[in-house]
Amino acid sequence: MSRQVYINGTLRPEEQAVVSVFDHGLLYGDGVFEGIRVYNGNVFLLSEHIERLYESARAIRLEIPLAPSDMEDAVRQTVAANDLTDGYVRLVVTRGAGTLGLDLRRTSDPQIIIIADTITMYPQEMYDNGLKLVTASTIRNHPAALSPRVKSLNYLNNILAKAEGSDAGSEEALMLNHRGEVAECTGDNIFIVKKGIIRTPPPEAGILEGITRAAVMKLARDADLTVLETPLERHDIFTADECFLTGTAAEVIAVVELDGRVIGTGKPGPVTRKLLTAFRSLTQGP
Ligand code: PXG
Repeated sequence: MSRQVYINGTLRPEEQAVVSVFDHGLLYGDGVFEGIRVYNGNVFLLSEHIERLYESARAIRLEIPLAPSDMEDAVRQTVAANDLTDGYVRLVVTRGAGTLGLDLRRTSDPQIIIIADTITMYPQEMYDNGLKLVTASTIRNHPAALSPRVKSLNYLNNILAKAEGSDAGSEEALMLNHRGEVAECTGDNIFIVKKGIIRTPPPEAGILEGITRAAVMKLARDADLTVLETPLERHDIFTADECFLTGTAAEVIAVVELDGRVIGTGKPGPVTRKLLTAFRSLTQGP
């Protein structure tokens, strides 16, 4: 069955859901997006994702021609139209079609696109045994160039970093920031556990403030664990007891090696496993 794609207020069969070749989303990567999970027919943390989408749009001076509450309804409507109980929603807002040239004043009609689809996750084996990471030579965007806090359609630096990971046989790659500190991975945030304390880089390290990151920090604090947002160096990962990633697709996944060096025991650790269990029960709802 053909997917039903939401585009500017209507659901259309995917073949008919099209945008202009003059859209600045295509021409310049000028737009914003979100990736959201659907569990048991519920759109997970929808209002948090919508809030981040509108903040990203505000940051790039893009006015979304729909109220946030109507955007939430549109997401739910698209999920229902595709009979999706477990899957993934990609929400995209482009700058709209314009003249050739960068001038954002010469564009009109931002395009709102919502795709509901199934999701491919990391294989179960990686949850059981943990991921191996490599450090990419491609650094995360300099915050003064394009803030990594904006989830924009400009993902080239992460795409190139991920390719370095694939070249080395890793599903993910670690990205450093312009100061050489740990930032995050190409599509996941990073945490370490050391002597029972959980640490993750702060927003000022130049990261996307992940929705899963925030949810996991709350779950950890609710379980009386200490979570600190502190700058991290690669040294902190090499010497950590545990390391894990969080993200919409990954949920919570252990990292057991960085650049060929074993982290902790080389197996997913107890804090990581506890947080994955807590996260999975959160996704299954009350
Ligand atoms: N950092 C970056 C750079 C990301 O792109 C995360 C962290 C994790 O954030 P969330 O909010 O998901 O916990 C992301 C998320 C996709 C896709 O289809 C990308 C993401 C999430 C879902 C799907 O490329 N990136």
